[in-house]
Amino acid sequence: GVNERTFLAIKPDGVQRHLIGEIIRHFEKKGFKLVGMKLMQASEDLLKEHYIALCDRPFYSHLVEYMRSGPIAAMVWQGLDVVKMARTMIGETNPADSRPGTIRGDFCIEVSKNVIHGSDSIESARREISLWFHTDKLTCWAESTEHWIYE
Ligand code: YYY
Ligand code: MG
Repeated sequence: GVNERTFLAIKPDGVQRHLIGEIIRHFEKKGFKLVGMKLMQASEDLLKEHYIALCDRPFYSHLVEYMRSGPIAAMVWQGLDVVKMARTMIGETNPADSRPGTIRGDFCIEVSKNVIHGSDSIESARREISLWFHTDKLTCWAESTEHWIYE
């Protein structure tokens, strides 16, 4: 429903390359609602937990180091089908496979520096939101334009 939530994070390369505003603008313009946001340097423990499903992959430690290399803009977004829709807007894991118009298709080149994270399922979103945010730090608010976005 319209209360579905996803976890999105602008990775250290996206922050350093001044893409925060442009990336947030994509999701704002689409009609999704921002309900949580913070700029933070993530700990190794948090990142290892976040990517625990990939712990056997050869790039795991490099991935954790990259994610630790600078601040991350961590966000929670809400809206109808936001998990799947945000993944579509982000593009494929490898920017080379991402179509123009997607975030990875437009803003990056290599898989290991692909500027943004988005939860891949409703289950992952729940897990990642609780990992990165305390529930009392998320803000439920009534958007005055909602009736122009949803029937
Ligand atoms: O969900 P998504 O970020 O699109 O891809 P995952 O398969 O979950 O991998 C997480 C992260 O790992 C990816 O965004 C970049 C990195 N990575 C990599 O460096 N090299 C690969 N061959 C695959 C993934
Ligand atoms: Mg993933």
